[in-house]
Amino acid sequence: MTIAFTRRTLLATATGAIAVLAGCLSGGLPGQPPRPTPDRSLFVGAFHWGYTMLAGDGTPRTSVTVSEGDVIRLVAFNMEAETATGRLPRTVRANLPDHERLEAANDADVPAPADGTLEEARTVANQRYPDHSVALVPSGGYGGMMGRGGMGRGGMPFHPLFLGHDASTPVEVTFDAAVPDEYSLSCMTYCGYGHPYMDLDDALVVR
Ligand SMILES: [Cu+2]
Repeated sequence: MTIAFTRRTLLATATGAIAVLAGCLSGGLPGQPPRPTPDRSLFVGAFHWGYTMLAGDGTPRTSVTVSEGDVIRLVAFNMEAETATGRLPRTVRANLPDHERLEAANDADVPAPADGTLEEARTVANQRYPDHSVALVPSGGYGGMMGRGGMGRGGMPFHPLFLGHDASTPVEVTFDAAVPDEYSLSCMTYCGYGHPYMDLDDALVVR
């Protein structure tokens, strides 16, 4: 599969310690070793067509830089999934962008279709293709990964997490930032006209 990265986003560096968040999202499955305490939590909301990312303290981020070996907890959700977003920590929920800001982001990043407006395309997508997913992929493609220990080393989640519009909980994954590189968030679930533009370039930088 070819993944087109059509946008460049500004790099921002995360500062400060991220609180470890307790509650319904914590705890492993029975029979599995306890999860390591995350060094950072990242919250990622999917919409037509993009991602909004927030640090564990609710600060919006377009990119987060972590250290090699840090344990990252990624909590992802579809912005339309009200039950799922209702389970997010209050500080994160309070800082989720509203509809108008998301649509403004679209206008900047997604070219209008030749045969209509973005607004029309979004309406169709919301009705017919309401689901998304998120995968963490090396920004430069998978080629560079092979020389650095290969895909998935240290459990980095290169498989997509499905983000249903009617999901009742956020999807959570904990992984080691094992391989220094720049990583982008990318949608692997067809979600209508703007799907090819649905990525957040260099969302995670491992140094
Ligand atoms: Cu998509």
